[in-house]
Amino acid sequence: MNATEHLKTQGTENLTAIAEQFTLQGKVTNVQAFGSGNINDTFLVSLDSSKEQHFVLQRINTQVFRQPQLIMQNMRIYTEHVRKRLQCTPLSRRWEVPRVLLTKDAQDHWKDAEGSFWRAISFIEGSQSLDTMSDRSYAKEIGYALGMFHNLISDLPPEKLADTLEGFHITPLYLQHYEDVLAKTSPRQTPEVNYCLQFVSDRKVWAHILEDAKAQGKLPLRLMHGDPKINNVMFDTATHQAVSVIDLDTVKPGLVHYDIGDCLRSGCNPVGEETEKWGNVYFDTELCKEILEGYLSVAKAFLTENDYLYMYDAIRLIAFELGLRFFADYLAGNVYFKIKHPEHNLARALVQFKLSESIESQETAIRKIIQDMK
Ligand code: GN1
Ligand code: MG
Repeated sequence: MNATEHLKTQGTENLTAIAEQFTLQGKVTNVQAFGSGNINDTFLVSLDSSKEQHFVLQRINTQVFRQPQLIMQNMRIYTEHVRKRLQCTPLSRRWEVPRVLLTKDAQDHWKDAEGSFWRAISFIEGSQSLDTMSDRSYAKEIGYALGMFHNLISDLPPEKLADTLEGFHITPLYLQHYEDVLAKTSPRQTPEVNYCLQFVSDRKVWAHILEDAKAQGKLPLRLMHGDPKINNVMFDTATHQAVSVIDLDTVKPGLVHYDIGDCLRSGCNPVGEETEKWGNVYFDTELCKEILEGYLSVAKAFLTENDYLYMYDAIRLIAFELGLRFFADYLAGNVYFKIKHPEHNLARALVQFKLSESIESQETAIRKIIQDMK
């Protein structure tokens, strides 16, 4: 059930009552479905308070995040760390970190009668997100936002945060899951399905590349965001500057390469990941250049020679991996990602595979962009 369906079946009354658990001042005046998340249900709550006018209310999908209290624990450690750092060394421009809002009983979540896990996060006022790169001038800002995010946690030891989602971005494990699903299903042999089957099969050996580099000690375990796609960056509505990175559920130990790959696979696909016209999907190298420039303007200090060496593979891999995850979920009967129609995950997989193809066909150019920017 998505947030809109939730609104329909539960009604605003019930949601208002849940939102009120988190309101320390003011009255809830409105609750509406918000954003386009594929996992959790998200609502924007409006208040009649003069202090805080909105906050974000979320029902965590506990089928995916089996230990939601660990997410809240990570979020509190992360926000605390960054707030302290910003206090010691203030930035010369606006940068905000979402705050965890507590309930009236000072808890960081609330469980409803059905056992659903609800939490509230501050809304970054005067800001907005984009679902696609509608205006190229945002590209550098998106890179800057990810760089700033990595920069601000680069001195927090990775082991301070818990693993909130085991196996997340471990491509060999997604391949294993895909094989298991495939062994139990006999998908309809349409041209699209056959294309996907072949696409995955041709890239199986290469798909271990980042995990191998990690195991060989070439890429260190660091803290990462986990999901820095375009619509998780907030822009100031007046200045159009990036002011925050939101969606902190997957902030945990990992490789910064997962983030670099995810940010680029998302930001350099001008038609967006939800397009039905997968024939129009391509990887825009100009956008890639801009995003990387923005990223490196704040991240250069902690990157090593090997980090640059694996950047191209990270871009190619994360697009491939997301396609694989969508395709496996389609084959499994759509049990992980929320869908709007039965073929939705197949369409999403095709978009990511087409994007991977476009990345592969421009390998030399992309490697050159990375090389020239070191
Ligand atoms: C999911 O729910 P959302 O939209 O924040 C997914 C990401 C994918 C993304 C693709 C926990 O994120 O890994 O990249 O969809 N999150 C999880 O849009 O699996
Ligand atoms: Mg997310």
